[in-house]
Amino acid sequence: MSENIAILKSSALVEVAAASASAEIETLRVKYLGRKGELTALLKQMGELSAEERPAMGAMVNSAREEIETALSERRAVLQRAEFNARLASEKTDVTIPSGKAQRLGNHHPLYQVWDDAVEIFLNMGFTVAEGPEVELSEYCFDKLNTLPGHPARDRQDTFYLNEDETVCMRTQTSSVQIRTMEVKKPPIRIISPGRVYRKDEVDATHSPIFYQIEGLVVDKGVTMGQLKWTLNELMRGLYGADVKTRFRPHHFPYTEPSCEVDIQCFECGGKGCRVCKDEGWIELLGAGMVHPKVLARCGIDPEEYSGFAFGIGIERLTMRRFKIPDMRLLYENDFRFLRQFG
Ligand code: 2U9
Repeated sequence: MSENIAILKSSALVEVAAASASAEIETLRVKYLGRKGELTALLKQMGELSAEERPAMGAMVNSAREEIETALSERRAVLQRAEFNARLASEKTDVTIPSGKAQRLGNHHPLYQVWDDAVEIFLNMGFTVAEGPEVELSEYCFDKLNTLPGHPARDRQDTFYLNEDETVCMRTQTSSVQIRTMEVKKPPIRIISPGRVYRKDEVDATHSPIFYQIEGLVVDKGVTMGQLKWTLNELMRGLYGADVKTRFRPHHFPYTEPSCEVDIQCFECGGKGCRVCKDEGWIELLGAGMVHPKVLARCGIDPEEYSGFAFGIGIERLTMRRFKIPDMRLLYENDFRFLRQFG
């Protein structure tokens, strides 16, 4: 029997040493040491031995079991470490490998690009940005701007009123922000008010009931129309290039006197006349003027002591001119094929 134990032990040790995966170790443990294993079978044969032989055989079986167990656990540790290292190597991530799929960078909406550029140009000239409510008192949209009852701009057909007696409306221009500023601040005032405005217009290639404006206001002692022209020319040069040509045409607004509209020379034909400028040679961009004395007075600013200039610019129009966009609706449709051209 002792020979059998020795053979069993050495064959177990050979097999354990030859095992090439940790899973094989468990199979070998069951084969040799399990309840139905070979060593257990030898133990069962001990019943056939004499009482004198039994202790020595028992000790031999136990020592064989210990040796096999030690060999199993040592080999298991070696194999598990090798398997772990192999897995680490095979699952290694090389973070420097290009992903293969280029991520498309987004871009600002063209309207906001022009908004940002215009605001920056004004900030560089010393203006600050003023903001105010979109839901506005009609008083601040019309009366205080010298747009008195009966003026067509106040018509229900042109303005979104929020109550029956027409005292509250969606602001039709951001001038109300300038009025609010004049009421609480003493001159010198040098502000721009970019923002969303609302008019009851049908949607077409050049109109939208919601659109964006930048208005500006300067009030101080001795403010002149010459300063207004320089300021607006500076904006045009910043937006359209240093050699842009501008034209100031007389116009009428209730809140400015004198008033003008400002055109730039057509960038397509250089003033000769073409499809883009509808044979005019000039493209209309904005309105402006010297703040009407009555507007100053209504805000508690003495028109004898102070003067001011103001202007109003539609950001859509600036954007369409700048990027040669033929239809305003393109700016609102959020079609990526259109928007991603402005990256
Ligand atoms: C105060 C006094 C006067 C703002 C002005 C315009 C001329 C003008 C239009 C341009 C295109 C509106 O977006 S648009 O449709 N605006 O032509 N706006 S002067 O005048 C002011 C503003 C505030 C206190």
